[in-house]
Amino acid sequence: MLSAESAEDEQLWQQHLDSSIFNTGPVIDMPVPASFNDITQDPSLENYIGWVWYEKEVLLPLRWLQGDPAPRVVLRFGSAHYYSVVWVNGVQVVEHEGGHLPFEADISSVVQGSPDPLCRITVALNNTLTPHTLPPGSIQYMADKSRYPKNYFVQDTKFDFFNYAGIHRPVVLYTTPAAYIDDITVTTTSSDSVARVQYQVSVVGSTANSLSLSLRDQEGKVVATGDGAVGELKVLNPNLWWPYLMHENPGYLYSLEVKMQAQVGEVLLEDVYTLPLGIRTVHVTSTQFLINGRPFYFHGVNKHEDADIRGKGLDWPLIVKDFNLLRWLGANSFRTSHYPYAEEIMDLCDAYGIAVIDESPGVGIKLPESFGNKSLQHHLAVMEELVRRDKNRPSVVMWSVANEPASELPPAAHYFKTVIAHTKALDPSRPVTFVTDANYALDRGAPYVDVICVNSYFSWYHDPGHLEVIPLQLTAQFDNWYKTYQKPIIQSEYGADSVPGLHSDPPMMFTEEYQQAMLREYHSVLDKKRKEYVIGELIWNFADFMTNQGTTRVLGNKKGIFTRQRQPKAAAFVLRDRYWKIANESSCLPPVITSHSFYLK
Ligand code: BDP
Repeated sequence: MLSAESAEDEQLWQQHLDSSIFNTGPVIDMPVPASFNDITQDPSLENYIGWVWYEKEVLLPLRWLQGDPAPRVVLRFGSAHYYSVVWVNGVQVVEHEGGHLPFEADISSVVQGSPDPLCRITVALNNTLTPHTLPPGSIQYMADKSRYPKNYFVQDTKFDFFNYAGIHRPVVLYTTPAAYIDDITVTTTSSDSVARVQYQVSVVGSTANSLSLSLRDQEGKVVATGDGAVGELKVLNPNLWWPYLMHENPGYLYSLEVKMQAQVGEVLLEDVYTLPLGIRTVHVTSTQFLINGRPFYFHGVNKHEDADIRGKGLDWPLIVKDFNLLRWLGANSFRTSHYPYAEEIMDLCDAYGIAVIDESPGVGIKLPESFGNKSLQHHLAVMEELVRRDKNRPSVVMWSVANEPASELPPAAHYFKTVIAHTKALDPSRPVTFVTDANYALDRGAPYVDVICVNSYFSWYHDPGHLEVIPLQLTAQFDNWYKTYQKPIIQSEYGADSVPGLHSDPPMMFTEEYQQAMLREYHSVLDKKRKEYVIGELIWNFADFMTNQGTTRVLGNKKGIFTRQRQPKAAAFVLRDRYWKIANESSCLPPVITSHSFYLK
């Protein structure tokens, strides 16, 4: 990887493309997936804003380059932060705005044109945020020469996590036949003894094709079959997808095998795609969130993709550890605060029955310019990408379009009305929310959402140190929101920082005792309100995470109930007792796992 001075440096750009970046200047080894920030000892790379270049050479199998018709060769990025331009053998194949979501390029014509199986992939990434990106940001130039060096600037953002950048998720090369299954959409409905799976399949590369579908249960038995691009499968006595702790067999997944045959010229092409499929329904009433017709209470967490060294880079051991901790905690849900998480994480939510509030990267939307048409159009495009990626996941029970935007600004009303309506049009089968700060009394998004998600930090950012104000203020918060909108409410964030190992009695801020005491105060109110219209509580945060440096942050945000290294603080035990108690009240618990057989991830 190599960093360039500026995008204007056209000569350097051309050099990077004409031959290997090794010929243009010093290059350092950079792992993928990973953020680049914490990999070296260089503070300028840690805080770097601008262009970086990645290069990788691979040898393609010869059978990918030949045939009539030759296969379609695709280069896919799980995510890269934030603006990416990709070349293969010096030819630009794709550009993409925004991190957190996948993008891909059909590179067949580039690689199949050359007899050489060597494929040089070059990626230029820029992590600069503007008022129109998601999340938004702005560059502040410090012109005062008496205080700052020449050309000094900082990236200003209005969100509270370190702005890691790099190629964060796996990059893969794969092939399909020249005619292929491009997309599948499924929605499910069910009554007691029969479920219906509506499907829609789109094929690219041929109009003369036939499609056949078969749905298999976990034993491999075919339980329904269908054909054609649009249709419905009927499943008798279905095994429903249930959240963890709501059923003895949570996360039940069928496999939907979609087979396409297409005549292209003289050749019959075949493409097969297998989609994991969970049968479940989601409904919202004025006081309840129903999964499969039964009231569901979110007892869960907010997370971040964040870890030592790899930053936001995908890390399998960490992912599996986190799911083990979630299940230890008795958590049945999380919110992907504040951006879409890796597909690998979402796959495990589907399989383990962890319900997800799937949030867009709409975090820190505070500047007036960020509510204009340019930003709005980008936000709509991001929602399209997110819904396309996650629409078939049973674990996703609600979309969140944003976190704590400046919804008091007048243009916010039109902005959020449009984003929410667009999301509902893209996916009429799921509720939509946006997450609001409790202090925005005149909230302009709440009229359009299905569920109110509210964040509050009583006794922390407001009345710091005064735990005794929580019962009154939290009760008033719930009563006011419910009186105004008559919609169910989730306490989508609440929390207090604690530095592990810091103690005091009576409890003082930043100690483990204070974090525990704050939880207990919140829980006493939540216990009353969950009998009425409060449908969930998500602690801020699952684990400590890195932020920008600042006077209120000691090596990051310490509101985790686990440390960044995933060790429990005292608060984790309070939450664990509570979540298991709530689960025991209403649910059927899964059997305790006693065997130690491993499945390779
Ligand atoms: C909330 C934000 C969250 C922050 C948290 C905090 O939604 O991103 O990390 O405050 O300050 O308002 O800890």
